[in-house]
Parts: sequence; C-alpha cells; structure tokens
Amino acid sequence: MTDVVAFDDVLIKALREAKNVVFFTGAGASAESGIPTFRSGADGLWGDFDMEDYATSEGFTRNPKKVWQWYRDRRQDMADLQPNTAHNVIARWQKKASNVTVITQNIDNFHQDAGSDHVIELHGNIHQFKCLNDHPVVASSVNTLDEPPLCEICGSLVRPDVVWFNEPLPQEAFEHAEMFSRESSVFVAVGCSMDVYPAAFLPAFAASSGAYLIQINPEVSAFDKYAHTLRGKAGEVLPQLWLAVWGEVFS
Ligand code: BV8
Repeated sequence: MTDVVAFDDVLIKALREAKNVVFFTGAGASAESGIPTFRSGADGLWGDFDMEDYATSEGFTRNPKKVWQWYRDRRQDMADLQPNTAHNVIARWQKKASNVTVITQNIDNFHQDAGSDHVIELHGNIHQFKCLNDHPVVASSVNTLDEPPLCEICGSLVRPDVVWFNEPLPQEAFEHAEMFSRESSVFVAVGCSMDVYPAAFLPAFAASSGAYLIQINPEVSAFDKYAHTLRGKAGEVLPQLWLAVWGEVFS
C-alpha cells in the first residue's frame, strides 16, 4: 500500500480551482486491473513480445495470424478484468467537475467501462476493427475468430483498429487532444512513461499554456523533471487526491 501521500497546498488549490482538467493516462492506469504495462517491471509486454513483430503493420503483414491471435488473446485476458479505482475516480471526477477531459494512450476501453464519457483514444481501441483499406468492420462478427478474416467490401485483411508503431495517430483524436491540453489549467498524467510520441508531446502543449502539471507514477518517468510527482500507484493515490480536493471519502 502506498503511504498516505502528503499533497502540496498549491496542487490541491490548482485542482479545486481548475477551469479545465485533463487526465492523460497510460498503461500504468490499468496496471492495478491486472493488464500488463509495456515497459515497467519484469512483466512489461515488450519484454516478452518484440514490438516490431506484434505492434507494426510490417509485423502484421509478415504474420497476420500471429498478430491477430496476440490481440485476440489480450482481449480474452481483459474480458476477465475490470476497471480499477483509478478509472473509477477519474470517471467520478468528470461527473463532479464537468470540465474534465480524459485522453488515453490505452486501448482497453476501461475508462468507458468505468463510466467516463468524453474519452479521447490516441492509440485506438482493442475491441474495434478495420480492414487494411480502413473500411469499418462489425466487431462481433470477427472478435473471436482464430485468424484475420477478409473485408467484405474490398477483400483486404481485417486488423485491430489500434495505432501501431510508425503509424499516424487518428488525426481528429490528436487534434482534440492537443486542443484540450493547450486549454487545460491542470494536466494530470496517470501511469505514463512518457516514452511514446507524439502522445508524449501533450504535456508540453499543456505547459506552454501555463497548466499546472501533475504526474501519478510509482517509478521515475521522463516526466519527473517537469511535473509535480505523486509517487505512488494510481489506484491508491487517486482516492487520496479525491479526499484532499473534495473533502469526501471516495467510495
Ligand atoms: C508515429 C497501441 C509517425 C498498440 C502503441 C517523435 C515524434 C513522433 C514519433 C516518434 C518520435 N520519437 C519516436 C517516434 C516513433 C514512435 C515512438 O514513440 N517510439 C518510442 C518507443 C520511442 N511513435 C510512433 O511510432 C507513433 N507513430 O509517430 O507515426 C507517422 C506520422 C505520419 C504518417 C506516418 C507515420 C505511434 C505510437 C503508438 C504505438 N502504439 N500501442 C497496442 O497497445 O498494442 S504504444 C504503447 O505505448 C501503448 O499505447 C502505451 O500506452 C504506450 C505508451 O506507454 P505507456 O502507456 O506509458 O506504458 P509504459 O509501459 O511505457 O509505462 C507505464 C508507466 O506506468 C510506467 O511509467 C510505470 O512506472 C507506470 N506504472 C506502473 N504501474 C503503475 C504505474 N503508474 C501508476 N499506477 C500504477 N499502478
């Protein structure tokens, strides 16, 4: 259990009086749900799987069935898991404050499952599919298949609708994420290594507009030198932050 975190009065005041708040989440926000992160600890996904083989379009072209099954297995693993307290506090914050935007690098849909609306998904969603020519595909018709089907419109391979390395982020999603980051008065990074771009540019957009920068992370990250760091796990720090800001126990 993370020790009780002592919050800086300025940080509490910034959150209490914030005009616009952005919660920017990475894999660490879902870690306490049981979803492995990518780079942290011994169980980081990229420690066991070569991102070149599993998270690039070239890897999918080389071995579509292997990549398809990796995402199917991740979906099936997630089916037994659920949002954790971090997702729940962020969803409640959105309802209480009404000026809160969630921008996530995660593809697990856990913010939406926790009740968050207005979630900007920078890297897509593991439960959505498209073909190689970007035609939409009905998820329920393919999500349990053992290998990628062919698009009924153009006959190309169907793939997960996620952003692989060296693929551009969805333009509208990134433009909205940049806009909300620039408009934020408080920018809270939750469980982000800040190693992956262009998502990791967002804190700089927030900072350029004078936002108060906070990060919640049990480990050192590339954001340490810029943010006010709450050193702890998201599912443990966020309910304490809720109590400190709103004066009520999160339950
Ligand atoms: C692109 C989806 C160009 C798939 C993912 C500069 C500018 C632009 C690009 C680049 C650049 N420099 C390098 C690049 C290239 C590359 C990149 O960033 N590489 C990195 C490795 C250096 N970027 C790209 O390729 C991007 N595309 O640039 O295209 C382009 C433009 C136009 C036209 C054509 C091409 C695409 C990047 C997206 C790739 N997709 N995932 C999938 O998930 O299967 S990336 C993957 O990393 C996930 O999305 C993940 O969310 C993301 C970021 O990682 P984190 O979320 O931070 O997770 P990580 O494990 O790293 O860290 C977890 C953190 O949580 C740790 O700090 C840990 O301490 C903490 N933690 C652990 N437990 C807890 C916790 N925190 C709180 N509580 C806990 N309990």
